[in-house]
Amino acid sequence: MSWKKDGVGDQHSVWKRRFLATAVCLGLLCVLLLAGIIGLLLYQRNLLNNLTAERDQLQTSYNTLTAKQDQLQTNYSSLTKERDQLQTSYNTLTAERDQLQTSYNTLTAKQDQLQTNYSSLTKERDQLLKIDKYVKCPQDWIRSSCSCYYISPDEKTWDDSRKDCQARGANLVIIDSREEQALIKAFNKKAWLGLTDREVEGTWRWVDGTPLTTSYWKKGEPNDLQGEDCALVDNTQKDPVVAWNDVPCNHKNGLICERQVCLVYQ
Ligand code: 2F8
Ligand code: CA
Repeated sequence: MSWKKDGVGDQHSVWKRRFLATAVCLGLLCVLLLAGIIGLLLYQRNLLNNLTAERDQLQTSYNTLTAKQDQLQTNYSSLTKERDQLQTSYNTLTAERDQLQTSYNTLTAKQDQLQTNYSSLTKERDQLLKIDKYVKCPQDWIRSSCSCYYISPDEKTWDDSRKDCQARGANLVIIDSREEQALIKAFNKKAWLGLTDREVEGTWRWVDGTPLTTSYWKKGEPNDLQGEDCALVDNTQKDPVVAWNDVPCNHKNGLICERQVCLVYQ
């Protein structure tokens, strides 16, 4: 019986120990579970904090980006407006430039036309001036037929007289008609003629190179009395066609210049 009693006691102890061990295990498990739950909670909280921080950061970034996007949108709109304005200005300027170019071309054409007209008028004026010079006699000259005559108050050698006339756009008088001889004689002046036989003695030539064909020498002239190679008209005879004499060219005498007019302008 005692071993039975002892066997029950032992069994009871075993169960008791087992129960205790189980309780301890369960307690440990509870502790572990609790620790795990706490750890998990802490982890989740940490995670949540991180996520919140990330979300806040993202929100901030989002806000910043939104603000930038708005700014960019504003800038874009502003630039678009400016571009449109510039485009309008460009179009206006292009139209104005084209208008100016057209005006410039028109003006250039007009200017060319005016230049042409001006050149033409200048030419005509010059021609008229030349014609005028040949149809009118200068002041103090005498007009007869198609000649102008200048009776100089000076007395000069034949060469100086010729130069004097040339300086006046004329030459010493050349007599090529009876009427002209009468006119020159009527001036009643002892004056050089444009007639000389300097080159070939006895061969008289007018200063325009033409030979003497009709002459109005005084009786006995030309006689080359003292080496006389230049001719003059004098006023000693009444007859208008008896008037010429040859005298030394270096003598000083009056002079009559003649300028031809009525020339057809070329
Ligand atoms: O008698 C004619 C003769 O008369 C003058 O000489 C004396 C003239 N001389 C002058 O007039 C310088 C000659 O030419 C003229 O032939
Ligand atoms: Ca003579």
